[in-house]
Amino acid sequence: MTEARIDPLQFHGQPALSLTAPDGAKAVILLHGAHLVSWIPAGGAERLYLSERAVFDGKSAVRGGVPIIFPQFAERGSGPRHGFARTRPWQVELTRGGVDFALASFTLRADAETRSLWPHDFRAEFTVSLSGARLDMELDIANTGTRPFQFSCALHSYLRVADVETVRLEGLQGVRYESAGAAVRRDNGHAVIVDDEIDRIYCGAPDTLLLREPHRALALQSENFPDVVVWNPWEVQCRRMADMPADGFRRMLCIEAARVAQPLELAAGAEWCGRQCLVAV
Ligand code: TA6
Repeated sequence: MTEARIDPLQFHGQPALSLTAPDGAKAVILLHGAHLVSWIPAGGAERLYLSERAVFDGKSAVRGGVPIIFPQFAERGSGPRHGFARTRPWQVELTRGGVDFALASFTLRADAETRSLWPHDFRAEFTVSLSGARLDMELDIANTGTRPFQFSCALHSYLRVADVETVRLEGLQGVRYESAGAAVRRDNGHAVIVDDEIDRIYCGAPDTLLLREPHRALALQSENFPDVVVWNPWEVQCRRMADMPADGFRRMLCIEAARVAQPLELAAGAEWCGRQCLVAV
């Protein structure tokens, strides 16, 4: 077995870290947004969708991978859409390789620019660890100020699928969801099937979900993220998005570990931590 490797690299001209576990599992994380843009389980194929038209200019949000949504979700707040964490430069905090894993963590702290958008002192840390068929992501938020603050957050995971019309998302039966412009509904199907635009926030969702494709599956396990957002823009919305190819919607499904229905209040000096684990099966 070879050793774990953690190498700096340029990814589409942007500084990034590449992690390789001793078993060959690989991931790439941009410093811009601490944005995970690629995950290849050991002996497997790419599991994250990254748009061929994604913009890598060190300013824009990158279309695909796992954008970190913090401190607000979508337009549910007065700051930038989906928060500023995905468009700020993060620092590498720690890298570590073991006999069966590779790990890196990244931090973002309040500065003059974040305070002009959101007047609070915080420290965010994002840790990615990979081993075999498994990817672990952890988001820690600390209130480093002297007043409480409220925030929402999500790991806006763009999962790669061969053909979205053939997937089944299991585990959300009976869970209530909010869908843009519609009343709260309850999912009555045995599985979520995607054959049209979908943009739902499932509130109080179970911690374990299974995304089945005809020849493979992905298990999703979360901790401390009570909501799950399921999003696919479908044909019309996709055509309106300059950073997606017209048929890009067919190869992705966002399944987001989220804390968005009820923002969380964090006392001065307190910390919160949420995790999402993906296992290729
Ligand atoms: O999480 C789902 C969502 O809020 C959708 O409504 C959709 O617009 C998506 O995020 C992408 O948002 P973005 O700001 O990255 O274009």
